[in-house]
Amino acid sequence: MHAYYLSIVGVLSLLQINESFNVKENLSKDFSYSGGKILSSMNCEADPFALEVFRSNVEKNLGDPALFPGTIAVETRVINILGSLFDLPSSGTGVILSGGSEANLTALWAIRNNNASSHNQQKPEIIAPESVHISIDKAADLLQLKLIKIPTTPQYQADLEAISDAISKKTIALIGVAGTTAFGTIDPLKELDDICQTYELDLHIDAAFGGLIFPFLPKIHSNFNLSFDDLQSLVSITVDIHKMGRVPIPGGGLLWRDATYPIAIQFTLPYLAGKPKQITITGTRTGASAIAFASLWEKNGFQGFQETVMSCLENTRYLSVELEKRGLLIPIKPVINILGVTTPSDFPFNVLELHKILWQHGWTTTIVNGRLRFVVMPSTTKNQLRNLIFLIDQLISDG
Ligand code: 0PR
Repeated sequence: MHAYYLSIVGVLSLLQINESFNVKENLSKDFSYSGGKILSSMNCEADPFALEVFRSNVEKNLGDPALFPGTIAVETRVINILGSLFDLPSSGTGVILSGGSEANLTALWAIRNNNASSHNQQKPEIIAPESVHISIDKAADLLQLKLIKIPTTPQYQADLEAISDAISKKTIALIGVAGTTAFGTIDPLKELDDICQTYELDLHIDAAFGGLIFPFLPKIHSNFNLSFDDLQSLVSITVDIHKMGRVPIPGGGLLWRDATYPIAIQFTLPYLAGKPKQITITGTRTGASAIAFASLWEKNGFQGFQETVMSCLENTRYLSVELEKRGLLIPIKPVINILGVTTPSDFPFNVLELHKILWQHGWTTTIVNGRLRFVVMPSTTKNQLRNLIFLIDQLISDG
């Protein structure tokens, strides 16, 4: 009787219900970060303390400030912490959202709306190095922006000359990356900013991954200048807390230089107590990751985060040195904790074969631009990397 009223979609999904399906059994197929063998992911095992805090705050909803004013205050605290890493001025603002994709989409939404009248273009253009994350492509598609992607230099950084050449009357913004998904490289941000100033363009920087790495590096080792003070055209920065921030997913962050900028994407919810104004795509937003991050910062501080970063970098250095000793090639010297490796012609395996064998042994890697990519996250220890090297030695000697 009930089925009579079901739509076709309902009937189809009903047909797919398999009563013998067992949730636990299926989850047992998943990999776990805990063994340290996941080298293909920018997420990692959450810090145990952050996880505990997260678990006890799962009901907190940033989408309802009247019910959760304390959580809103914690979100502001997180924005202040993140902001302090990038010299965010006191006139700035930010939000914690689901991750880098949503942050980039929201940033480009604000850029599009802020530039709507001045350029009066049918399809405004944004220019980005080819190295940008796929979320930029998705955002451009959703927002009806024309995304012009420019091939990078051999060092996998934005090609400044080619970017300048691509600017037209329709261009509204440039995008730079601090910590590319592929190899962790950072674009020449100051130079990108100079171009933006010359052509009066907005600059958005995707530091979803690198945002919680570069600020902790000793200044002598990096020409890092991801700072609102240094970059006059910089309007927004994406920085995720669920990548190097070691809090459970989902946790993204977006900072704006000027709190008036996101007014262009602001909607009011008149029926909710306090008539909150939202500058996020989602209404309901977890507060748990923000609370976990603020608590972790309270516990460990700048120094604790720096120690995590430096130990990842030391492990990456160890891995790269050991791989090179075995004849593997690393064409781009790693700047952070991502390695792109190739095999020489006399190596017993090519990149694809090595990738496959490593997966068979439970070590997960990815292939990006023809290179075997290793992301060395905090949940992988040096001892575990020694085991990987031991395995590679065995593979080489077995041929
Ligand atoms: N910007 C950059 C530079 C990124 O690297 C990523 C994600 C994003 C934006 C988007 O962030 P969200 O995934 O939080 O929306 N980069 C990872 C990647 O594509 C995402 C990922 C993470 C994939 C963990 C797999 C995985 O296991 O590789």
